Amino acid sequence: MELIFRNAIVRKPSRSIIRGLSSSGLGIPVWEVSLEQHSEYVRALESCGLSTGILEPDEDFPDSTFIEDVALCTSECAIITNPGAPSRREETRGMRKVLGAFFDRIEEIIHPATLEAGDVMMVERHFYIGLSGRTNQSGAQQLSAILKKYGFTASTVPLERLLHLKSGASYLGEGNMLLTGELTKRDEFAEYNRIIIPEKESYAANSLWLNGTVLIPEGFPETGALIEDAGYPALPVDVSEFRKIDGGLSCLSLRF
Ligand code: CIR
Repeated sequence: MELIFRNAIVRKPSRSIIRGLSSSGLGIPVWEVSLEQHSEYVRALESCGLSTGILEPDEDFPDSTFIEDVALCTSECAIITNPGAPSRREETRGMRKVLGAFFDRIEEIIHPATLEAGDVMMVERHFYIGLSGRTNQSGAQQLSAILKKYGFTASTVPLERLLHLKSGASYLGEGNMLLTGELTKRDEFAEYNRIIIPEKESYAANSLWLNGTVLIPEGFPETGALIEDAGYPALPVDVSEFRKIDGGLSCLSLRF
C-alpha cells in the first residue's frame, strides 16, 4: 500500500459528549458506546497504514473529539483554526504543542476570522473552503493567504444548509468526488466525476479516503456500492454515537 497519509491524531470522546452541539434529532450519545466506537475507528485508521496519536479526553469541551475542526494539516505546514462555534473556540488550546511534534511551521487563524477545518476539502494542491455558519469570509481569506504562501491554491464554496463543506462532499482521488444535497449541482465541482449520494444516505457523503481504502459510516449500503463501483474497497465503521451530535468520519481525526 502506498502511504499518502502516514499519521493521524485523534482525541478520545469526553464524558461531556452528552452535551455536544446537535441538530440531528437522533438523541444523546452514550459515552461508553462512543468510546468503543472510537477505538474501532482508530483500528480502522491503523488498518489503512496510519500511525495514530491518541489525545486524552478534554472534559471542558463536549465536541472536542471532533479534532478535525481545530487544525488543518498540509504537507507544508499546520494551521490552527479559530472555531466559529463559541463553545468550541478554546478547543485549540494545547494544539500548538501537539502539532509541534510533527510540523516545523505552524500558522494560526486570528479572531474575528473564524474557520473550522471540517469546511476545508483538500484536492491535490487545491483547497476548497466552505463558507458556513462556522467559517466566515475573513477566515477563508486568512486561510487562503496562508496556503498561497506555501504554494497551494484555494477557493470558496458558499453553503446554505450544510454544517460543514465536508458534511456534503468528500474527495476520493483520481477526480472522484462524493457529493450530496446542495452540492450536487454546483459549478465548483462540475469538472469532477461526481458520485451522487442519495438524500436518504446523505450522512455517508462524509466518507474518508485513506491510502486506497474508503472508510464509510456503517449502515449506508448504497454509498458502499457506489464507492466499490468506483473501484475502492469500502470499510464500514460504526459511528452512530458521533452522528447523534452531527459528527462524521472525517471529523474524528487529523490526517497527514
Ligand atoms: C459541532 O456542531 O461542532 C459538532 N457537534 C459536530 C462537528 C462535526 N465536525 C465536522 O463535521 N468536521
